[in-house]
Amino acid sequence: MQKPQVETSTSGLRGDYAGAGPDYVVDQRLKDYTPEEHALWRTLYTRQSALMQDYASAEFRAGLALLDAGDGIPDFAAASRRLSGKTGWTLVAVPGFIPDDVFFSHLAARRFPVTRWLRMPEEIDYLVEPDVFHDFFGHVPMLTDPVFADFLQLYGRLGEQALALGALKMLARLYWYTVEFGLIRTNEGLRSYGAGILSSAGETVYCIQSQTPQRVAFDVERVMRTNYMIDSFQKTYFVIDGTAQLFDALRTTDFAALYRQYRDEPGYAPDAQVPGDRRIHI
Ligand code: HBI
Ligand code: FE
Repeated sequence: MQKPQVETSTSGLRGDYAGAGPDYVVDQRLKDYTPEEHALWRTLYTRQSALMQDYASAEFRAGLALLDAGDGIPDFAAASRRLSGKTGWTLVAVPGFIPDDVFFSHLAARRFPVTRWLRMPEEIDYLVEPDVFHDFFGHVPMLTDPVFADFLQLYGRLGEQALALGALKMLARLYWYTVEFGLIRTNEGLRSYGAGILSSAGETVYCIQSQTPQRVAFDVERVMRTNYMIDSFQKTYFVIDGTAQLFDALRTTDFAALYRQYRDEPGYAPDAQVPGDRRIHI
């Protein structure tokens, strides 16, 4: 039997927000997952982890191995203990999508919010909102990388400033094109470290193999000026040479100046070719 998903009338978001305080942290309710949900997790995990050897970055693969979460929907508290031993990050359960300021303050405190509900069997290949498989399988492995871990905390700190300056859209693009859909150049070839990619069987292969999208060397200003689509595979992937490049970009960029200059502009199209782009060919 499949549990019905609770829909809250006020938010319109999927997930049960009852009992969530101002930080939106809730109990994972591990015992409430059904055998069918654990089986669906194993199906998702088996299919996706098989692709990681050829398509995921070494940092992601090492994190996935450390988490050892293939047996069923993982216990966030147990995973959190392993993770905190590596990088000091912890996991908290949340009902689903949470307000931007709350999301940023968790990241700034090295807490990653993980959605507790799992998609339905008919959504195995596609859903728009983050569920536990996207959040845990996609995001948590990279948090075991010390440099990426510091980058994401700093990203959280920058959130408050972006909100204050009316530039959330620009900072969200940076998250989208790195944390969610980032590629990395390695001595094994092009790999992904992005959670939106690595939690999707289709896009995991597409982002590396397809000749359709363009791949452009990462540049923080270019990324923050580029619109994205949430309902199809990306038209442009931005490529880093290592996770240090992400941290350094945050450390050295004058975000207030960038926001002033570009926040009122419509931004580049998702498939734009921009003078100065360094294209990467496969
Ligand atoms: N909430 N649960 C959850 N997961 C997210 O990825 C998320 C969020 N709230 C806001 C948010 N992301 C955005 O602010 C970022 O994508 C920039
Ligand atoms: Fe995500």
